Amino acid sequence: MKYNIRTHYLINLLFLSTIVLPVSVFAKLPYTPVITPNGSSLPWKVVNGVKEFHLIAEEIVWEIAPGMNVKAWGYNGQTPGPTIEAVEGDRVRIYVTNKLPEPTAVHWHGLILPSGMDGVKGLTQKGIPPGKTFKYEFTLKQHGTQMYHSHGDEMVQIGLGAMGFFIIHPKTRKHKIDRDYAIMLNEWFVKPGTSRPNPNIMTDFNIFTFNSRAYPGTESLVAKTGERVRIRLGSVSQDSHPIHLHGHSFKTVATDGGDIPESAQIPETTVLVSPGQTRDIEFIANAGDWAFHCHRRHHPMNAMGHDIPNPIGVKQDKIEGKIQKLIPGYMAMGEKGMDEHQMHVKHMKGPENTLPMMGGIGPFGPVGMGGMFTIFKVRDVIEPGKKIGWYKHPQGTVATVVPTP
Ligand SMILES: [Cu+2]
Repeated sequence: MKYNIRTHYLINLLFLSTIVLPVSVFAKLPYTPVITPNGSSLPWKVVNGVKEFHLIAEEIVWEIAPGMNVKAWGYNGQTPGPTIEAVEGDRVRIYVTNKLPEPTAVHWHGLILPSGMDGVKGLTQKGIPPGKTFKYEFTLKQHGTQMYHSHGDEMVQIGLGAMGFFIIHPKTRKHKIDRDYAIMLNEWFVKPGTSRPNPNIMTDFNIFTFNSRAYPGTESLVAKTGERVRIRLGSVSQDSHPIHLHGHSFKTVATDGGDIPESAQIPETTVLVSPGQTRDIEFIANAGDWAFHCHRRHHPMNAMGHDIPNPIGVKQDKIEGKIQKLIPGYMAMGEKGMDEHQMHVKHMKGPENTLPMMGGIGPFGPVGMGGMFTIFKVRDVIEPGKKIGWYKHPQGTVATVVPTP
């Protein structure tokens, strides 16, 4: 099911049908529900005034992009796990059932709570044994973009995807947010032809993801011209990621430590998100199709051999035939750069269960991107239920060929 604000309401209404709160109360949510692209929010129900959630840690098969699936460890069938949304002042009760093969614990990252609810296996609680359920309960004393993640065998469990957002809305907000997105950053090493991410890898990752999806598998972000948009970025990954938005100047308005005073909000086009951090950026949407991506050069790319020789500028026409005698089908490529690689993706079969380095076709040809890349589509008019195509550029506003002066 495609997830959007309407399904968010539907899912929650389903749960609300079992409880005492009248639907009219729910219809007046004091916040704009968060959209987790390629993900969802966790349904909840109110029991005697307490918001109850249920997380199930489990192994899942997760599609990184069409053509590549991994055996990940996530929550409730997805990685990142479903976004938990609540409001400052709420009392929450979170059941965590462990369906992983080893003990786990869930840490509520950045939350102000009793030490015994902090979810650090061995330090503040016993590990949740496989097959068992633990209960966490506390009152939300702050607002902001927080996270949850495994705090038991972190290298393996987080490395396989055990993470999610915990978003606490303020009781009142100065500016209404029209579109509120949440994107978790991550990187993986999945040897081509295998499906189990290798959590032992420390530095040389080959798959880079927004909400555990790599372009062209990443859902586009959407807004109307002039709307106030918030994008919440979170990371419990290994690398830091400078996330860049085209065509806008934004301000980082909050971290996982709290709101940044307006006087300290610096205009930026790139925000660095390090492991263990969240960053909320806000801006007014400008019409167009805008790239939104990590600015490390290898991160908006899919799997590539980092140890391949560098053929740029190397004339190979005389040796291609000789190599073909040794390696049938060998093609000399890369002499003029990597751009031509994308032209071969369709007719040349690559290794099993991995992704070509670049993917995605735009209105002007191959986009030449992968990994941590998505498109932010801003339109003057958005018709509900209608697919949003490519931006129709006003006449005379597209760069085009002219005689060289
Ligand atoms: Cu990055």
